[in-house]
Amino acid sequence: MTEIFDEAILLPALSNCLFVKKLYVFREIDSTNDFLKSLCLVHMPPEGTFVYAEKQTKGRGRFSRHWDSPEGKGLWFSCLFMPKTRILNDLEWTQLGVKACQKAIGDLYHIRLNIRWPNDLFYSEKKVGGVLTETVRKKNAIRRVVMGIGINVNQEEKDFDPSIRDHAISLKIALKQKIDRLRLLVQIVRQLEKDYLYPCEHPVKPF
Ligand code: BTX
Repeated sequence: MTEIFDEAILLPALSNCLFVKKLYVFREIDSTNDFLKSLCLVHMPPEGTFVYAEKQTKGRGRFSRHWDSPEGKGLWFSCLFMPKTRILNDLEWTQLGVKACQKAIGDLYHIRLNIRWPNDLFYSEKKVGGVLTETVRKKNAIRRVVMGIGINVNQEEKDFDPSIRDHAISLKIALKQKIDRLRLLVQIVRQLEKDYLYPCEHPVKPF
């Protein structure tokens, strides 16, 4: 049976992640990035606001490309950064996200995913996940960053849309084992937190 997360599961799991200040959890949403961006238009949510969904109906990649996000099979979430001292350009924000995912997955499962510039994670020439960062600028400085992360976790081949089946892969297929999505989520959020809050220990280096 597919496990579905709600606030009662996610809040305690993420309680040790200092960066997480507010959490919105949805069973289904159009896009976590779009929801977080629209929140920012209505009121200013705090840095460290996370939006998590079990399914996206209009998940997006770069250039508005569709991102397949079936229910309970992956990790589809967005988080808000409001950098004051951390000066990164658009590509470096994407790098921060994609490298945090690569390291978190490598540490947990001893698997080396390749980063396909600028935003995708690949295993065996197939896409495992990707990062979509969207920035808001004021006087040319980046004031807000909405970082969306999508990772294929427990899909089997039949779960992928036929249009992407030949090019997409999940961690379950790659590792030949069911993956604990909650553990993986916490590991990724912790890694993001470290790389963002303690840049000297975790500098963003060029690819
Ligand atoms: P991308 O533009 O690099 O990749 C999009 C392309 O990847 C699509 O055109 C399609 O060919 C292929 N694709 C679509 N879905 C999948 C999938 N599940 N697995 C493998 N390949 C796929 C990559 O964009 C960045 C995606 C970020 C998604 C997150 S999910 C949370 C947040 N909310 C949101 O709407 N987007 C982000």
